[in-house]
Amino acid sequence: MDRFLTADDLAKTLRRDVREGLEARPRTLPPKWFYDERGSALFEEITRLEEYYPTRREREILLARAPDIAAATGARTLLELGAGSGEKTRLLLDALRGTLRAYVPVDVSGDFLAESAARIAADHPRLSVRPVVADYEQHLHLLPSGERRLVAFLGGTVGNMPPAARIGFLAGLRATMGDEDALLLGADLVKDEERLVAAYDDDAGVTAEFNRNVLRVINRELEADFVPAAYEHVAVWNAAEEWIEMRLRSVRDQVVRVRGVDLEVAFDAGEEMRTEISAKFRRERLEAELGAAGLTLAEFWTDGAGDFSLCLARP
Ligand code: AVJ
Repeated sequence: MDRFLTADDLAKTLRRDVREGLEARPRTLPPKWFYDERGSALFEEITRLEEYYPTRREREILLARAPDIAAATGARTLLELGAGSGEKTRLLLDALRGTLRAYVPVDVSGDFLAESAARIAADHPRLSVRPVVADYEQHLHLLPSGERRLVAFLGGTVGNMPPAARIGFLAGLRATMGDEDALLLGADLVKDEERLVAAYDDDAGVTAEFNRNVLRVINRELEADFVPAAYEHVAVWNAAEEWIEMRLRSVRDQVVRVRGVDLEVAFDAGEEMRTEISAKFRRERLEAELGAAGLTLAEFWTDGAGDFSLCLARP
């Protein structure tokens, strides 16, 4: 397994993110720190909730379009950024089996990566499976090169980046792509506010636990003393920016110590800290942002209900 990111790098990034985020006003914490073992399990649970439509919709599109993706790309290498649930990967691997030689799952967490890569390798004995531990916002240029690569960035995770970072990321990705390469991008679409908010504030409270999990991660990794139950989960639709915001609202005045970064943070009752944005797109915006990054939208597929999109883009 190639490692471009050590546990030490990750710890440094966490310290910097937490220091900067907790000193900012309003306070923020980046969403990448939700996903420890418990957070990843909670996210898997979210994907099975009635209210959380993106995973089901994306699977529907992949199921219908996998043969088109295979025909359009003839991919030899599949690079999957933020390699998530194996199920979507499986659909792609099956559809691409005529041309595919290598599968490169990329993730910041080596633990999950090694396991799922081993499982996939066992099921696809002729496929070279080469997991890479890397942060796709930092290490794009270090990922394996090769002919006819298909870079898959699924799930709508591109929406977690603020617009400027997103365009920078796409441009960086474009810079690593050859003429024969393609990008398969999953992007959630703008829809009714009620459905959007429900998807991020489910009745069973799973998303609320997922949101509060970032506090547990900081408690453990940075010797902090957040009381997760003292923060309420908030999900709001920001209509001007067309993104969902998740926040944690302090239910009372409280002071938190974060020993690992030598910080003491005072929260007022009702004070909100932003923990995630999840941008929702329209086709025009995706086309424009891909264009700004030097990529052309070749295909734009949606599910039957028009909830979610899969874009195929090329240099
Ligand atoms: C995995 C980043 C796509 O933004 O919808 C789910 C994460 N946050 N519920 C999303 C998430 C709250 C999810 N992504």
